[in-house]
Amino acid sequence: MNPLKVALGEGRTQIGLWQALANPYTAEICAGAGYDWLLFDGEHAPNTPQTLLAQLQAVAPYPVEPIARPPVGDPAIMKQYLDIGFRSLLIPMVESAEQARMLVSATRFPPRGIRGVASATSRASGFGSNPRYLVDAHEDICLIVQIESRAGLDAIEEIAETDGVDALFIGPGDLAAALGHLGGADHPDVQAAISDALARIGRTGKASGIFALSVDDAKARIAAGASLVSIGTDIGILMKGARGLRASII
Ligand code: 3PY
Repeated sequence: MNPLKVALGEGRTQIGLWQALANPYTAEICAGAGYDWLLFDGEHAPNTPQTLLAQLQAVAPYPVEPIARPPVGDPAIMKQYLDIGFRSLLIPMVESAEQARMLVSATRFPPRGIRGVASATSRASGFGSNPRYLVDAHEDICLIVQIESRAGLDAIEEIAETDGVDALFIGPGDLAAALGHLGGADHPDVQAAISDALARIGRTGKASGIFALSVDDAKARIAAGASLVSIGTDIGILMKGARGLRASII
């Protein structure tokens, strides 16, 4: 079973780290650091299916769930990510139940959905050696959708009620821009909208998540019921460490 999917279904907190360096070596270091999940970003990082595959292979020996974020919720791209072996996906900018249903369908083979079938060319099915994959792959797929626009906020309940959606995840940066506060995710109006969104998701019974702005923000969101919480990025850790080390000497 996909441990992230199980944990979200049971309401257990899952702490994650964003991976934007697009590098298998640093991904492997982070994979051994005790996080529940790592997010490999195809939206705002220089990733291709090839670089994502290398990172997926690098973290495979570690007890951490890799999640991939495509640049857009496109079934063709999702199909590639699933075929190379990701089973957890984070889809940006989801704004309606109709879109959520289409995304769920993109993760299921016919007759359950529209996912195209690769057999011997699919790493996910052991290059065709696991025929059960076609039958039960959907049971392990964890689909997380991002709420980060006014339309997304308006549609929270209907998106959360979509079968096959495992969690709704707030993107504070895009949401701030959508609410007229570009670059101001910590603005009180944005923070209030996020609190309201997380509370509404909680009332639907679906898991909620967020890209936390700081460790204190993460703690507050966890206390308020968010279960899928990222607490930093590989780039942020590297930059802070490099600058701090330089500043520690003359
Ligand atoms: C956002 O803050 O908008 C995100 O999607 C996190 O990268």
